[in-house]
Amino acid sequence: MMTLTYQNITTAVEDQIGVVTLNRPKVLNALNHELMDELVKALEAFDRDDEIRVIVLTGGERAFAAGADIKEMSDETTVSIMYKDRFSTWDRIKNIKKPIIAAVSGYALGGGCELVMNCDIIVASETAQFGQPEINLGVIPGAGGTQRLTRIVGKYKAMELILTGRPFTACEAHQMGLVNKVAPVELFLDEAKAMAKEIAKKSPIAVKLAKESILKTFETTLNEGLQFERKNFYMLFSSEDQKEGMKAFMEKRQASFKGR
Ligand code: CO8
Repeated sequence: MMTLTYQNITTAVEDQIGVVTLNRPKVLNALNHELMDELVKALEAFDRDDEIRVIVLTGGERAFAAGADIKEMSDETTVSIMYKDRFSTWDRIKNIKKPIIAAVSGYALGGGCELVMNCDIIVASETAQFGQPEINLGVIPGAGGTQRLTRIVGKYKAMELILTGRPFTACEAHQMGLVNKVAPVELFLDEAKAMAKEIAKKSPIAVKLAKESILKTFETTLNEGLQFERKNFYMLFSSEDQKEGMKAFMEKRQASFKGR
């Protein structure tokens, strides 16, 4: 893989896991334009790299990300912010095909919470604090918060959280179905990596099509979703991994998936 150097994030590869760490600790990983550009480049590089099967996205212990960079945004006008088209990077994140596991500790506020909700699985430390506080700044969530949070927690909870802007704990997020697993702060990243390693053992083609099929739920009717799933299911029968997976079962051994 081509090595890219970044100023606002770091990247690492462990086994078949690509780890991206947000790294602007002085401003609690506020998501400025430069950081978002680097993030999307890193995610796309991992997405293209055949050696990587799952991506883990994390921040620091004190903050995953405290939101969009307010200083950068404060003087924008409707026209200037539209022309900058900051959300095109978010659209690219939505198109990442490999699963992304968010490992969240500390603040995940505003755009930070929205970035978490762009991920596919969420592991949080007990100290994680989520929230959509944009209402306190005289705006509303702009990177999907009103849409994604509502789909996860329902209309009434979303109204409460977005209209009051109050933060909520990892435990509450877990109860609402926003977080898969809560772990002590020393362990949240290891837990996320352990989950990533489990998924990395599966057929990457099946994983990719499973992710695509699950996300389709949010875009379509049940009938169209079922058709979409069925086509992806049929498609997998042209992969070597399907032959290997079923053969290994019959031979009572572990399958070794090659991603072909
Ligand atoms: N933007 C810029 N700087 C920030 C941000 C932020 N979102 N959050 C924290 N910082 C900076 C602080 O200004 C401070 O810098 P300095 O030391 O230079 O004064 C440093 O980080 C440390 O922060 P605090 O001193 O405030 O730390 P505290 O422990 O006292 O408080 C909080 C932590 C509660 C997290 C507090 O910093 C806070 O409320 N931050 C803002 C949270 C927020 O409102 N987030 C939402 C932002 S709006 C948004 O995300 C819209 C998303 C739409 C997508 C946009 C895509 C372009």
